[in-house]
Amino acid sequence: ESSRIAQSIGIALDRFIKNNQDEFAYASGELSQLLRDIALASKVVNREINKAGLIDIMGGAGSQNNTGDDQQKLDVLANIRFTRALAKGGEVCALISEEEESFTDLNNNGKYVIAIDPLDGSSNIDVNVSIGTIFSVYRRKSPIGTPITEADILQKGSEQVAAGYILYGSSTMLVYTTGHGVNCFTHEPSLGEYFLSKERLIMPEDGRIYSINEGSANSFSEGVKKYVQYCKDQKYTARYIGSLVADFHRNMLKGGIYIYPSTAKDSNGKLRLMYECNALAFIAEQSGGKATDGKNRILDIEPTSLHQRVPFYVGSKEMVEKAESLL
Ligand code: P6P
Repeated sequence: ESSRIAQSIGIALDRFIKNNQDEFAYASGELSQLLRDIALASKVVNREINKAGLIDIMGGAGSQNNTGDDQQKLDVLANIRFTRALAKGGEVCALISEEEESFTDLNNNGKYVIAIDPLDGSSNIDVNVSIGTIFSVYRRKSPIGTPITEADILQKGSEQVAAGYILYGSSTMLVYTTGHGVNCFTHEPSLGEYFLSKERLIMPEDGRIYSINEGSANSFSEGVKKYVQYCKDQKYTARYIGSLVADFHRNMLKGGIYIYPSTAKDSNGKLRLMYECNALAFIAEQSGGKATDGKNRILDIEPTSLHQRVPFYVGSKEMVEKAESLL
């Protein structure tokens, strides 16, 4: 069974990383090792998510993260798993996480800085809806061996050397880019490995799916209201899973737009620049899509704080441009 599976699917992730190593910004073994460390941690998190119904790791952890979100136990577990894997790998000097107030200083000899949302959409855990991990990789700016500086931590999205997400869905997928296109890997549980399932994924330039929480429609700007009405007039399909990685991944494959605009509750929207929007913006652009805050390219936004929020318009290029034209 396992040999038949192995023959019928693509190249294994480790082999793919090795084969494409010369594409990496530094052509360095460290970035390859870093991607392998992330993949390993995701396999452990995947196993814990799949057991969520069986052992007592569902529901709230009774604590809150620094931005007041109730932490789900799997949030806490995922943050620990990714932090440990990246600390052990030795390639990372600093880690920015949704689950931590400040950055975590890992290893002054590390070359890379990681920004991560260990488990996004975690409120969906208890109702068995797909959830995801989102990560960005930056080169440190300060010399190796010196203390971490703010310049290392607050880098704009265009400085990313890699970005990706893991979608813990009906199958678990790892999707990432190192600036040379987007490749998708599917986890094969019986072999415990990721295998290439989509090479050089291109997001459809246009689409007919719009993804926005219309529960907040009364507080949308006139422009957002106009665009939502336009989608209805065009008889587009509304799909809102309430789990960013799931909504984003669907649009990557089928075409579509995901919008989290300013609302009465969050004047800058709800999503975070450093560990949600930058990574997905990099992936969107690498697959021919577009990502803005309604006006400015996400990857050009100069960050001012670790957990800053930005309005997020991301997906098929034609759809994002149409939305922007009405804002
Ligand atoms: P709302 C989940 O909490 C999340 O961060 C994203 O995964 C998701 O797209 C969004 O928030 C949902 O937010 O306000 O529509 O429930």
